[in-house]
Amino acid sequence: MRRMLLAVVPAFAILACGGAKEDAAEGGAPEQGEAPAGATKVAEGGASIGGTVKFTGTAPANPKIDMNEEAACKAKHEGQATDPEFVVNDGNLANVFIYVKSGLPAGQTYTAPTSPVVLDQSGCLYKPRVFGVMTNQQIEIKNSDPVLHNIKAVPKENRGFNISQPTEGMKTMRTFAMREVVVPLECNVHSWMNAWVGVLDHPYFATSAPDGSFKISGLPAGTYEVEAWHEKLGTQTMQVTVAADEGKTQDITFAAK
Ligand SMILES: [Cu+2]
Repeated sequence: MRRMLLAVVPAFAILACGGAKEDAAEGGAPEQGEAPAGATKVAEGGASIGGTVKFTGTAPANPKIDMNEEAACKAKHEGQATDPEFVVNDGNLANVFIYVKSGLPAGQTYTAPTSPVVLDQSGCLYKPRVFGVMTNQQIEIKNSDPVLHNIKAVPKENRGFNISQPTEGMKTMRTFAMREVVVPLECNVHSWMNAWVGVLDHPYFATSAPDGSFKISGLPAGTYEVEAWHEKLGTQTMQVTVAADEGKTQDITFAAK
């Protein structure tokens, strides 16, 4: 609050004593001050596309992970640790990234949230494994394990990075500037560690939860190309039309390969 006041006072001071030129220059300031709410505004009201990602067939068993050389990580798992490639609960599929691929109004720009997305490393696994961020939104990468992790991003469109986090509690902030679905993240120390981040220049994306549910909110009325991505099952696209403020149910089904 104090910071806001400090920022506002000089603007008023200039407005009070400045000439026409300064007035014109400062005239846009209050609106700009409101602009960050634009990102919030998008999420309020509007249409939504939501539903459940379903899985048919039998999912392959997730690979076992040998954590014998990382006792601290092994201790965080009950029994045998596995690589959660397929998270299926009652026929519902988690970790599917769903996003609006095309159809948004041309020329519209969106402001990234100021809050970061947190990518944790715990039990020598990434949490979350699949997630989305907006371009230039901060990703807070943290190490909750008392072991060395090395986070490597291997994008095609964006600039990659390679960060060493040798101690528990370390945090490193990173961003991606370009739209890219998806950017793989991996650990050079633990070959089984994988995560994927979808980077978009708009806020219309979601990742299916453990119960398969997802929801993309705040959409303007329109017809959209929606894509769903899974790390092992690939992508599928669908066309979804929503009226103003309509809550559209769009279930998605992936089948075992
Ligand atoms: Cu690691």
